[in-house]
Amino acid sequence: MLIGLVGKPSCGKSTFFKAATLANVEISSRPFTTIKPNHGMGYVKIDCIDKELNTQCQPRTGYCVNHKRFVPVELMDVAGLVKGASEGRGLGNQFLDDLRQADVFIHIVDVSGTTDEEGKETTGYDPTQDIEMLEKELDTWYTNILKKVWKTFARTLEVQKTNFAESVAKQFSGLKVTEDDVKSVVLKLKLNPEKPGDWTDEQLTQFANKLRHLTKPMIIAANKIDKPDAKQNLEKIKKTYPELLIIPCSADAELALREASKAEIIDYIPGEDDFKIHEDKVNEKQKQALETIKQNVLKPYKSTGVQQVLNTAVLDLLKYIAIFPAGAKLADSKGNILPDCFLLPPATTALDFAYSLHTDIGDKFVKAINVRTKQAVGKDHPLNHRDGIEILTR
Ligand SMILES: Nc1nc2c(ncn2[C@@H]2O[C@H](COP(=O)(O)OP(=O)(O)OP(=O)(O)O)[C@@H](O)[C@H]2O)c(=O)[nH]1
Ligand SMILES: [Mg+2]
Repeated sequence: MLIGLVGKPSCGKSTFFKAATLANVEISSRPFTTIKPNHGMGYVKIDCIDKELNTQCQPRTGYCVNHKRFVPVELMDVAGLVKGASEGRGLGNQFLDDLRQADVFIHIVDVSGTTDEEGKETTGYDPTQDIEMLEKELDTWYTNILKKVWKTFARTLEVQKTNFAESVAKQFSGLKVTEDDVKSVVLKLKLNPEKPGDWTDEQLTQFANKLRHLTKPMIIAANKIDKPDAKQNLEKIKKTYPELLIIPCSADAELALREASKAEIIDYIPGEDDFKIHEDKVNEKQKQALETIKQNVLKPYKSTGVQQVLNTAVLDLLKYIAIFPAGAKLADSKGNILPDCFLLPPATTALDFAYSLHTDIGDKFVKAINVRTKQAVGKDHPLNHRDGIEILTR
């Protein structure tokens, strides 16, 4: 699972990344602060199954507080993208190639209207145009990747008479293209899979665009919601793009809370709508800054939004499910209780799950047991979100 953070310069990508990962990355109001991509671990927040099972888990990766399990997901923060990037403007879009393997994009949009299309400080800017710009640049980037090899590839396909969808998925597996993606786009656009070499330039572009939307779904993080004009801009964006998933957030507020929590100045669990200040550890200035976050962000929006963006991207948009491998005693050989929790694609079956653990476990699969109900789960049965599953092997 790889989540890519994209957006124009100074929209707050690195701030979001730092808030989610606490990695030490550079943040500044100067456009193009980030040049080389940053990698790090963020977390998806899930109701742990340990509470229902009357126990306390001991995660091997991630962590668990108050029975909220934080499951690691990889995040990547890249350079800012500007209009014309596909023709090499700004830092171009070469850096996006590092995001070919992304499962989902989070588009960070500065909804405060205080940065222009290049990320420079301004006032009264309309951020709705940033969405169109980014979509267009991503489409061009993606289309160019396809077009570069299409002619030769299509000719080979026609000569060898191989299965179209299978071959395209194989050729572009680096972009996370699957056979089903290809089939559905070909059907939707009524393209002829027998003669891909005859597709017009227009048809190939449409094919690429649709494939991009399928393989790189996107969620909008409406960032800098703590600033004055943000609320009205957010409303405008929602109206202009009713089909998009848009979540208000303040990466800056989340970063402040995460850092204060790490310094043990406050008790705060990411994604919650409140925190507790340790009065004896804060000075007046810190206290005021923290209270402002409560008033401007947590009260009106019920959270800073950062955790919600990650959760929505993984669980709602990608529809991934969290599965806990669990033996009868719920513990691994070292006695760690519910040490793992895996995020798996929708419709993962018990057998798929066994294979995802190890080829050997898949090969020797006998049956699967749901630890909650103690009942057997058919090997081809799709698992449910938050299932605890024991795999019995021969
Ligand atoms: N008020 C406010 N400021 C924010 C927020 N998020 C980011 N900022 C500020 O916006 C500026 C740019 O933030 P960065 O995170 O460096 O932006 P970026 O998108 O990584 O920029 P590039 O690396 O140049 O593409 C910094 O001054 C941040 O402090 C937010 O939620 N609220
Ligand atoms: Mg940056």
